[in-house]
Amino acid sequence: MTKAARLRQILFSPQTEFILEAHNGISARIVEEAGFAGIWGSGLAMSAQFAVRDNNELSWTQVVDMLEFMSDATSIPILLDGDTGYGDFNNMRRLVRKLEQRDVAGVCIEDKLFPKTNSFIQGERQPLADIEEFCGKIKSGKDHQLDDNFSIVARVEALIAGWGLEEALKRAEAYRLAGADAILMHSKKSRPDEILAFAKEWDNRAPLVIVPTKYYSTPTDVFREAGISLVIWANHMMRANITAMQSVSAEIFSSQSLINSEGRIASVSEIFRLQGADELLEAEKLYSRSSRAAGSALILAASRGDNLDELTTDRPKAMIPVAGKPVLRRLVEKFKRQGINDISVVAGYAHEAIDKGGLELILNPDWETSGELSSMLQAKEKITDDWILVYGDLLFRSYILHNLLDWDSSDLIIVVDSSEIEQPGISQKDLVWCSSPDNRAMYQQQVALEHISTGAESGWKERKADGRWIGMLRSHGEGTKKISTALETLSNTANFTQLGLPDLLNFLIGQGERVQVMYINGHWLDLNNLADLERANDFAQGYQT
Ligand code: SPV
Ligand code: MG
Repeated sequence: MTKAARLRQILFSPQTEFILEAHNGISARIVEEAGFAGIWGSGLAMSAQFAVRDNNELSWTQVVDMLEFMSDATSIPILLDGDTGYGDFNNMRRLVRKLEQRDVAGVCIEDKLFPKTNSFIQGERQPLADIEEFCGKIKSGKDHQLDDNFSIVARVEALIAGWGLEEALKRAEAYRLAGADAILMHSKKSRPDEILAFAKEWDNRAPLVIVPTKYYSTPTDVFREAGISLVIWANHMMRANITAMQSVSAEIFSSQSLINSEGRIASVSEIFRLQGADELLEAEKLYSRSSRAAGSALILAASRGDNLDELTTDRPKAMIPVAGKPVLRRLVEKFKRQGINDISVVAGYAHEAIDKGGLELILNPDWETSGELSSMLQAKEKITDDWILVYGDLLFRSYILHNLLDWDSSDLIIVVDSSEIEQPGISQKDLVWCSSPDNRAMYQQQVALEHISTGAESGWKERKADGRWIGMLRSHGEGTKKISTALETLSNTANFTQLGLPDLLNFLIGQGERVQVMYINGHWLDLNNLADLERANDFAQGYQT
């Protein structure tokens, strides 16, 4: 049901209904949460929240702008207090169009002159609008609304201005005949008598709306018995606001402390709740790449790098500068650029030489006699829900990490270079065989890892490998759980200390788990020997790595 249809239902229902004032997005949302069927967009309260007077000091577009926030924040109808319609029939019909565009369900206009004054400020001295002219305004609004359900409520100020019941009845009937959907009869008396007298005479010719601000002590059943259609509690959110703000500001000022006010005011998380902060976090998971970035990264950098000779006498190979900057630093910067700030490194050899800036250091004390899985086990707390693992000597172009983070359809993915096929003299470790070779024409190919060489085994030589794992892996959700469980299981095997990542991946495949392959073609290297280092310097200088 549209908001306009809902307001119409409220106006025409046989029982007395209630709407409460709101003056901005958050007050509107609170009114809805309280259970109200609708919102009164009070001119007084909207002016007051800008600290200006209820004399059309707020421009009509400022009112409409505020209504847009109120309307966006809520699903219940808003009846705008449209003062006099902000001008003549022409301003009125334009107002109606603009309100409909913002999904405001109806407008109430009063038969005074622009610029108006609040009815409770010398109301008896205010001139009333000419009946014919006001009827023209109502008619022009009705003629130009696009949605038949949009409501125009005509507010009669005759009682406020002291013209008496007869004039009030005359005007109400004229406005009804001009097309008004309902009549708001206003009164500034502290007793409801003149309103009740009007209701009796009016006899429900059109829905009757009242604003009992001044006759607030009247039992609500009296309104029900009088057949009032809609009661507007017209300014109570603004007044509650003022009292709360005065009290808290006085308290904080005099005590110069927050201690006494803290328990009396909404928590910051309550603000977040009312703003719908949770919805944004959920949406980020769906739509925003930055929030899909892995929560953490683990860098394995415990080994010395035996073929790098004197370059590693006093530092691990991850700390060898490449084009002036250690590989490890390059890795940390790359992760941070992707929004991954929880970065750990497992160190061993010459760990004191590691630059700990921006990362957490975890020690593998048995680095000399143990392998990658032992290092991983030391860091098992760091294997978090969304997680990336890299070798500490890896250089790669940024898009590789970017594309890996973009891959959400698989929960366990390894990066494989399809241009690095077996060549004589090249390490037999980390060669991979996959469910299909790289089809370079396709993005995010569905390819599963079938086997990865550990360097020690034989038997996967019956066909050429499909590529080489570059030492980068991402898992999230179930994938991470599978890795953690496999690591735990393997840690109980006799040769655990000798095992590397390929053993873990093969173990998972053996368990029937799917390991997705992300193919790349070059644009990376690792540091195994001096020739690699030379190439790495060129590589790092050539690209922003
Ligand atoms: C308002 O809330 O702005 C109204 C009602 O118009 S009253 O202040 O009673 O006039
Ligand atoms: Mg008003």
